[in-house]
Amino acid sequence: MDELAAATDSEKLESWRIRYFGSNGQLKELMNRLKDAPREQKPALGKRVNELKVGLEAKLADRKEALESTSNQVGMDLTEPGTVQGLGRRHPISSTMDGIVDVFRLMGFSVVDGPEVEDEWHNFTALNIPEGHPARERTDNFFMPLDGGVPRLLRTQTSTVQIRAMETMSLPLKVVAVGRVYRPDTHDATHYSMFHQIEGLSIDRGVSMADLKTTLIQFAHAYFGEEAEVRMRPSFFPFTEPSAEVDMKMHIKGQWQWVELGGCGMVDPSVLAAVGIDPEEWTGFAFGLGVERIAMRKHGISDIRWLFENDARFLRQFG
Ligand code: FA5
Repeated sequence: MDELAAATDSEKLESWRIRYFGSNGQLKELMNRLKDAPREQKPALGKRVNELKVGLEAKLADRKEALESTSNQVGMDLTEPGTVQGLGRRHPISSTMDGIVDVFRLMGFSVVDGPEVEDEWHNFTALNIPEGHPARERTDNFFMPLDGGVPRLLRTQTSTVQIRAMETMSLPLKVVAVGRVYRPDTHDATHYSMFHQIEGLSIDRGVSMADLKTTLIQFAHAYFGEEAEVRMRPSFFPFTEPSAEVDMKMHIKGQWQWVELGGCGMVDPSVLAAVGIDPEEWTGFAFGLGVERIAMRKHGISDIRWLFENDARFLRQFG
């Protein structure tokens, strides 16, 4: 029955069936010949032909079932070459966050986390942003439905995790937190309504602005290269005093360029007091940098929207 085994699809099987069972098929021919056989041999020959017919019918049914079950199982023609599935890659935002966190870990910072849905205490009040402050406007935040009468919102900055760390950890502490933040900003080449920040906080006795700058310089050297520099420009944040904008010099397309990354400063004594830390005994510094900005400049991405469109042709270039 090699012929039957060679019938690898329903078309070949059908032509096999016609060859044996068709109106001009071989079984029909045998039956016709039976008529001319000597009388005394007819019963035995008839029996043999009938056995042959039954046997062939059973084999045909088996083969048909085998073919059907194969095609049901895989749902495809196994004689076709397979499609090659490419391996996935890390998203450039994920690899940037991992790289940044690795450096801070080596510098003695531990990694902490906080929720993306926050209360007003952690996003505003404890950060010295009192009621009535313009940063609390409903149009500048994504407020959620009340939760048991308590207002909740998507955090606008990872500085919320500073408060959570100071509330729960023992001193001295040295932590970084990385994660998503949300602001109802209009999407353009440099702004998105959801983006990522890396927050740093160090609280100890006698921590100064010099420690803050040293930390940022060490990070810049480790992450961007030995020639990287850090520049601070006076600024204002309600939860730090003094406050500064941080620029870092990065190597971009063969040139060293200044890139504005975020904010920093000395933790305001009233923030320490709000979480029960004695500002006479302890001081601290904090910083918050935009992750997209680092990823974009590092990879020469000119529009932040590319990072969130999930176009495989774009993402395939990284990782
Ligand atoms: C802050 O969010 C402060 N929490 C930073 C800080 C932390 C100051 C600790 C002092 C101490 P700012 O709003 O400037 O600061 O945002 C910091 C960075 O986030 C910006 O420099 C920018 O890199 C990034 N960023 C802000 N808005 C957007 C946006 N819509 N899309 C993408 N990145 C953004």
